[in-house]
Amino acid sequence: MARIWYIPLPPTARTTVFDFVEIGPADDKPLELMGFLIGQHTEVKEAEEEQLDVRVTVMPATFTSGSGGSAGAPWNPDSQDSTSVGFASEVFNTTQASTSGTAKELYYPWNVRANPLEEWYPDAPMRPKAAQGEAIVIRLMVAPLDSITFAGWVCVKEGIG
Ligand SMILES: [Ca+2]
Ligand SMILES: [Ca+2]
Repeated sequence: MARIWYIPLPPTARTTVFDFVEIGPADDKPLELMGFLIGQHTEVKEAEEEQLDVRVTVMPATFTSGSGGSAGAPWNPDSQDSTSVGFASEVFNTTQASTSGTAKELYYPWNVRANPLEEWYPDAPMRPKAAQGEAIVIRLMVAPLDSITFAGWVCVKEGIG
């Protein structure tokens, strides 16, 4: 049975390129990226505004996990469902994940001052997907001009059905 999980992106300051999240599916539990929201706390006036290069990627095998951030803390929105999470997740890694293959990329140019970056993939065929050995990674590909404190969340569906 498939389950929905939220992965929080707790407020975290970053000054370099990094990965907002990397998610590696477990055996027989493919993942679909349902949606995400990325906001920030520090770019609040015109002089602080800038344009960021955010990308959603699907990395094929062989996937190499990044480092420098923290373990993800996914939670299931169904309070009556105590099933443990299967996938591995890390957030805010400063050494970015990589793949020996060719990543599939979606580009999300984002002006950080005005609004959060929010995306939903309402139709299943549109959702980025990954199976064991692959990964879904949301990345910042150009360093910010100055420190930005990012926060948000990512929503995934794990499993089939
Ligand atoms: Ca700035
Ligand atoms: Ca890692």
